[in-house]
Amino acid sequence: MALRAAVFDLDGVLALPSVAGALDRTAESALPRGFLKEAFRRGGPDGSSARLMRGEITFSQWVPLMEEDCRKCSEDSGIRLPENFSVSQIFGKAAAARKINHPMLQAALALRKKESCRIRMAKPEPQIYRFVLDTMKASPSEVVFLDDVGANLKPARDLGMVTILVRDTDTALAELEKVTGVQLLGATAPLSIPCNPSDASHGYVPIKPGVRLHFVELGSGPAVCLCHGFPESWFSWRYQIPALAQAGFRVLALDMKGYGESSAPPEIEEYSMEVLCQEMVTFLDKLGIPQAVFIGHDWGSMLVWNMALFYPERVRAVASLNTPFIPANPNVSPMERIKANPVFDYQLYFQEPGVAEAELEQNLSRTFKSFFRASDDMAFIRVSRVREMGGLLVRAPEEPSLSSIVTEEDIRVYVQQFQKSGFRGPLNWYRNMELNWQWGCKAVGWKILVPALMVTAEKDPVLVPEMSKHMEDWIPYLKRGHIKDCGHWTQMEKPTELNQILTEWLETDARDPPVVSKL
Ligand code: CPU
Repeated sequence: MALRAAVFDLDGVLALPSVAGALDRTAESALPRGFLKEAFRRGGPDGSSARLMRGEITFSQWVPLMEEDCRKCSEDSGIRLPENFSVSQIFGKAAAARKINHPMLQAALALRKKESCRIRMAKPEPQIYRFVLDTMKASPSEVVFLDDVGANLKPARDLGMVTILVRDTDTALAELEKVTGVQLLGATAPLSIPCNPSDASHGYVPIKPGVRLHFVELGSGPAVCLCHGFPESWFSWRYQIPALAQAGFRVLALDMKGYGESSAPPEIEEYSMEVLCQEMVTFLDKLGIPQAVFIGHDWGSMLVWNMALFYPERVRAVASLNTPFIPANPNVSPMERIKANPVFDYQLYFQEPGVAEAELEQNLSRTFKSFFRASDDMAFIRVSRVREMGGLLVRAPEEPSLSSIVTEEDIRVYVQQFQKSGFRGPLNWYRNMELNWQWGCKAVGWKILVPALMVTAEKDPVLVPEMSKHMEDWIPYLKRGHIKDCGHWTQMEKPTELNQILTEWLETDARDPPVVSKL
């Protein structure tokens, strides 16, 4: 029968080095070999260590009980405990040094979504193996069991499970690869796991009367604000949020003004770059965040570049996906510039209030299925000659096929996000060209000197990489990333590649410098 389930022990398999291994390293405690193991076993199934293993007591509740067991063992055996003997030190040191075994965790994720529960049983009690089979609804021959303790594997093997004794990660993964037939070794990039709206922590910041900003937050460390583009949502960063939090950052993924659970006032001027940036400063003020890393995509990038230009003291570092920084040219009006480039025709179609709203709101599911498509999928929208064709979706089928970059559930999330406020607020971002240009002209000749990253997407039909070619003139220390075979929807089309670029850049350029380097 084919294998359907893989069971990974935590201590010594998914996390290394094993805390249990501290029992074998008695040399560190200057006690004879076997002494700690004996103390650990003291009391049998009702002893403190057995209760710890079953999850009935916590590690900190166990430490004084184990100290007591050691003392009793010392009295019984006549072995004197060293002067400075401390259970908390022996096991605490091992626990503090313990790190996730990433290759093993990747393998577990590659095989299946992680499950975890507290069952008040400990290996090698036979019930735990039956519990695993019941929970996974699998027969023994469909299960592979990994543990670093041979005695824990025996009952699994006796039941008919395939077992792997984990001595070192690479050998264990090679064996796992052999029995499952799934490639687990040599995977270079980590997997991207999306976050789920109902499991996320949601925050709301009042900005001014009638206007609030909504965001999803995960992780701790330096703050990173993620600013999405048109017509999207905080949810567009679903693959980045866990990865950046895991890299040691406090991620705040916003619903930009006009979108989702953030307010969507109807007035056009509420969406000028100047107002939007001022409101981001208020957002930081109200959360008590002195500086944040700003990462934007599409219109969100336009905002983050302006944050770096006008509020550099609030910007720890700035990164943009797809949208280049091009300073305002006082000699060319924005409308002239838009009219000069045929791929911007849809922006002229967006100018008349109500027109694009009516088309895009008519069938939200069709709108998003038509927009969110991979670079190699059939395109259902055309960005040039939109006014002449009479709309953006005129060539899109009534029921567009689902692109490989989204699931039906993803589409449902976007539909639900836009049911509240529709497209008026989002389209208003396009209706401040003149005001934005006037504001941008104040910054002519200014440079962006905060750490900056530009990520281009090879196949974005609107924001083509070529548009970013002069950026070093205004951002002399600019770093770059480039993603091949990627269209406009970078975060969902190439999540793994993007996460790799962003985490590497964040680690090198956006982490707080060590205190010594400030002295
Ligand atoms: C075009 C038309 C409908 C839906 C999506 C798209 N982004 C793709 C591009 C949408 C966009 O227009 N971004 C602006 C951002 C600021 C610079 C100019 C382009």
